[in-house]
Amino acid sequence: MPSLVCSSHRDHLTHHGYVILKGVIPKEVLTLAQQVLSNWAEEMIARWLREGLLTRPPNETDFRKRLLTAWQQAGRPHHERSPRRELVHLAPERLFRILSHPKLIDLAAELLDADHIVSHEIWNSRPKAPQQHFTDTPWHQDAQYFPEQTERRMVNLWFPLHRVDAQSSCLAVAPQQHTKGLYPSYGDSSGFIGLSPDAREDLHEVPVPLTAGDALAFTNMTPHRAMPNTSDSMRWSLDLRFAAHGDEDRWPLGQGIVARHSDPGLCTSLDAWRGAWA
Ligand SMILES: O=C(O)CCC(=O)C(=O)O
Repeated sequence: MPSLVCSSHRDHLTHHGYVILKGVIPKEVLTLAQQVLSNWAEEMIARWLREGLLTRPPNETDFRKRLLTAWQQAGRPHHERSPRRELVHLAPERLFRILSHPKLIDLAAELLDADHIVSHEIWNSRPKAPQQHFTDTPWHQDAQYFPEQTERRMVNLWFPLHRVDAQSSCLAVAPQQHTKGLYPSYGDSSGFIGLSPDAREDLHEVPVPLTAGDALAFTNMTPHRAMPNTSDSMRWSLDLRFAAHGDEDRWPLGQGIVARHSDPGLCTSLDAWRGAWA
């Protein structure tokens, strides 16, 4: 099986803090993700019906428009920005298959140059409707959310379920800023943390359009943000993080998964993972 990642990809990640990987996300992962997110969308529609915000489910069947139509008809109610717990509750098996998918673990192993891989406990799917400002993820470094892991060898794999560009909320990165250390953490009323408005001004923003099957890989120190969604459809994506396994005393596994290890007994089972979420 030819490798999907070559030394120039790794060099780009090392020197620029990110790399675009074309056609690396298996169809099976995209299909599983769409099933999980469709389940969640139906759950949200059922909730808004129960709460009386909707009188009937929308007729719209398109995956990128159905929840959007319901959300607009329901009066644009607030929902979880990253409904991780709801997703785990709805579809634990499918999520476990995504988070520990051998092809994704191959990618992580190649990018991290490691044999033993942890699928990190912090992963998200951030459904983003057009003009839905409470989901506009501002400039941040992932390590600002877990500063004790600044030194950890990690990679974030962000991938959309469809084509995304600067109008439909692709991510933007600030190249070559990942070696400059952790920015002071700034918080405002949005509830997000990130870079201060002053620090954001100095960044050179590079939007990263992708198609389904592509992924953007970046480090836990790379400043990035989501572009606002000014299109007429939902943006659906996943962001998963992977780390080299081997320093669990320093960085406990938590709700993560030991996804690859030469001693299979050390790999996390579906039951153990579900237990960690109980
Ligand atoms: O998908 C988004 O809106 C933001 C994703 C992100 O910031 C991340 O993957 O760390």
